[in-house]
Amino acid sequence: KPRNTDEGGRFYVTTPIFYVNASPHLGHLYSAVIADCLHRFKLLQGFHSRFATGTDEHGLKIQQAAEAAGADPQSFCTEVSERFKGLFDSCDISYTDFIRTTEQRHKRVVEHFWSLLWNKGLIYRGNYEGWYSTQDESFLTETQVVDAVDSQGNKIKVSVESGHKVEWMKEENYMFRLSVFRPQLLDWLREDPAVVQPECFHQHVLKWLQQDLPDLSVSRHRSRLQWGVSVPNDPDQTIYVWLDALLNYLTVAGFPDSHQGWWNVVHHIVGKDIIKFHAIYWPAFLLAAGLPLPKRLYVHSHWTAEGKKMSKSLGNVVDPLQSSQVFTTDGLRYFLLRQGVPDSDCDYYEHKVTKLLNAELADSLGGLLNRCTAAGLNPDQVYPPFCPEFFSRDGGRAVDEDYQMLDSVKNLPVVMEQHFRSMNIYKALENIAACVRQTNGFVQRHAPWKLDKRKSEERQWLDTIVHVSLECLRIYGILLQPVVPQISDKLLSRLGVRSEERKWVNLNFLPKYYGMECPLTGRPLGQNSGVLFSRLETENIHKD
Ligand code: ME8
Repeated sequence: KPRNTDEGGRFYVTTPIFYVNASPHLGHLYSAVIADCLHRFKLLQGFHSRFATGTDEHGLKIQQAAEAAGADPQSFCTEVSERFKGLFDSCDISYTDFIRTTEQRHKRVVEHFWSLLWNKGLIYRGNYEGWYSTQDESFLTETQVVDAVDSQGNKIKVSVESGHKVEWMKEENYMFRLSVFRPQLLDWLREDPAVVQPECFHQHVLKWLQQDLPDLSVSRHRSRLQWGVSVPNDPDQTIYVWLDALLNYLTVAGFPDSHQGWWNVVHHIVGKDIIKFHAIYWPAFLLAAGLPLPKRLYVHSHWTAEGKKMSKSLGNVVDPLQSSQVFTTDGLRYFLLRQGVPDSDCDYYEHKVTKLLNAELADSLGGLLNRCTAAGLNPDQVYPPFCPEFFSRDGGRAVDEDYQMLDSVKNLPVVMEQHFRSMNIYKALENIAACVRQTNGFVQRHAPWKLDKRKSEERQWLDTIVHVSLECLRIYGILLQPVVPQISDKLLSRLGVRSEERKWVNLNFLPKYYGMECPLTGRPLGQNSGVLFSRLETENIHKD
């Protein structure tokens, strides 16, 4: 069945756009790797896919960071934005658009959108009084703040959720009629319970919506905030950074001229820290503008470092560029996707990364490839023939576990697709890892190195074992492309699988067994360009 018939064969995935007040950390790369993996997965299935990421460059937080650095805000933003881009490029993040909110194309969209809401009477002049966290660029109600003490012993108030300091603000500015959208937001969330995933976060949002939903302040007085887009026809006010930032998704889609066909297939990847903005404010803004709501909001949890929340003050922020150099780009991507669980926080420590990569990429997958392509088992360096008689239930040599393995591998694409749909990429990878172990078990069980190649039947059985193993590897290679693009390329090239044979439609596992022709049989293997994944040394990496 062709996979790209849903939604006109289009897919649009986004990451949050990241603040440029500090360098990228592991969590930022994680969101980008998830989005990249989904994008590549859709391309594999034959979809037209777009993938947007970028940087969030306006607002008080950035204004203050530039001031503290003694830099002018524009060059400050450019410098940090380049670091994000550089990291993503070096980690094979294949975005189709990298947006910066300081670009003209975006400013035009923000102004246009503002005017649209203003003309509909959904923005009005009002007075805002309440708590504000600059660190989160977020307004908070009385119940969302608590007393705390800062490092100098001063009594302060902080956000319950983020722990960041809040300040009382009182200002005349513009307000958005958020409160009127509560019923529609509830309908949206109830009609399609899968719209916010995983389920626990869907429940959070529903709970928030049971509470008071006051109108939202959507501008600041220019005397406090200069770094942003001015309110059209009122240069004394600057547009609230979250309204500005969220609109990036529409800018990339081509709003207001050419977003049709893309806007109805938008899938947002966000961290759990910014659900409120994406599951309440954003759909309310879209409803106000009469635009379709996001198709999916995929929320992921956070990475901690050696059991602690990563923070600049603790000095334990994991530098993703450095990690990708230690573990290789694909190694780090594999670890993040294999271990990252959407509904609970995950811990990063180097020994764990090393153990996982050595076990699954070097030993299990790399070892299997090595065995089946080594001169011992494969003296002719070809994709050897498959002899169906050995897999006959009646007098063949295959045993129950072998048939179970064939079933698992045959089902893998469907299983993988199911897990990708619910963004449980780790479960898809768990399944692949289990299949790789089964294939190694298959080879081990039949010990083909013990077979006497001079005897015709033994030779045929040997070839069949190698053929089946290479077929398994071919399927793993195709399916792993969105996760570890470099390793998959190396693997498939070694098997002699051409680039046009690496698509979803080529996932016809072991065709000879299922009564079809196998185009690879008899074809020479590709060049041996070394080990698939080099084992990592554990000596230099401290233990848990
Ligand atoms: O919130 N683990 O930007 P931001 C996993 N500009 N992911 C993490 C993480 C961690 N420890 N820390 C951060 C903003 N992230 C706004 C977004 S969107 C219109 C505007 C990831 O630089 C996660 O995706 O603070 C989180 O939501 C995002 O980075 C926050 O990045």
